[in-house]
Amino acid sequence: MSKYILIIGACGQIGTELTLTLREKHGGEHIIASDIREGNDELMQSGPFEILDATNYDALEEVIAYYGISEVYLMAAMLSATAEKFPMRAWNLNMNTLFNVLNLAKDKKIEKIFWPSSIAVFGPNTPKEDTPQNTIMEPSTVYGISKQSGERWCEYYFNKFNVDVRSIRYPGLISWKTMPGGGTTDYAVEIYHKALTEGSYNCFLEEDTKLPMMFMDDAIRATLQIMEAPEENIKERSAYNLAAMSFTPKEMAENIKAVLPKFKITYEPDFRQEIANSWPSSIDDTTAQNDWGWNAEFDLKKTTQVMLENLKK
Ligand code: AKB
Repeated sequence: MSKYILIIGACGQIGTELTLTLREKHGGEHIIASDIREGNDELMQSGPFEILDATNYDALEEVIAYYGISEVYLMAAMLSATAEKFPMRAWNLNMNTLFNVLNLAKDKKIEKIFWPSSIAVFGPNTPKEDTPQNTIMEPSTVYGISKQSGERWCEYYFNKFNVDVRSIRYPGLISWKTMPGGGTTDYAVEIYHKALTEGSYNCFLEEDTKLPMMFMDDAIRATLQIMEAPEENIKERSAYNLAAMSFTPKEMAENIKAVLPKFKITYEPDFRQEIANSWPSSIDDTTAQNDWGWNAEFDLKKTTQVMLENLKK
């Protein structure tokens, strides 16, 4: 393989595992990791790394030209909880990085883009259960507004300029290699760490708040699958619904208790409850299944088993 791929936001929760998987697949030298700070040892030692602020078009263009990059995965973003605290910073980061990458593709400096969307594009007026691919959206969070706008821009650049940009609406992602930061679904990772270190967890969401979630291995597999699919199979140029499992904090706690019987959970909802209340409880991803063969492999039981096994080490 001769192509070179750039990961922007390579040190974050998804970026880290995506970079490592792509390096295993294509060879470390072909996958250029970039972020505004350095990542963990495994990431830093397995291939090239650049300090890069992707809101800076010139700096981004320079890295792309230097390595002869043809594909970009734009994983840098401010997530839902932090974005409520810093609306303008979130808007600038989430939108300017996307425009920079879309414009590089429009000017034929790169060939293909992956840009992540989120279940946050949906809002309080969206059907809550089995949320369809195409439905009422009306997001009520800063992050959701930026992701919905991003989806519209991706579709616009595809229609107007034939930019090959592909996207998934990720649910909450559960992983053990890197912590999430600033999201509303972060409880579903923190809970495993606290279960092992303290035997208890104080959850910032109510016990019956059901949200769509996915284990990281599934999320990475979906990301590679949509990027490798033939162009004609990608019929949604905004973003695809993607699902694996849905559960409440209470159900998650019961699942952990089956392995760690002494585990205790308490509930102290904060401002993130309102964000969670505005999101779907479950997602219909039939379109992704039909268009590019998506199918999840991890349910809650399997996720708990793998999370606890790896975090114990
Ligand atoms: C968040 O909670 O903000 C993210 C997301 C669902 O996009 N994990």
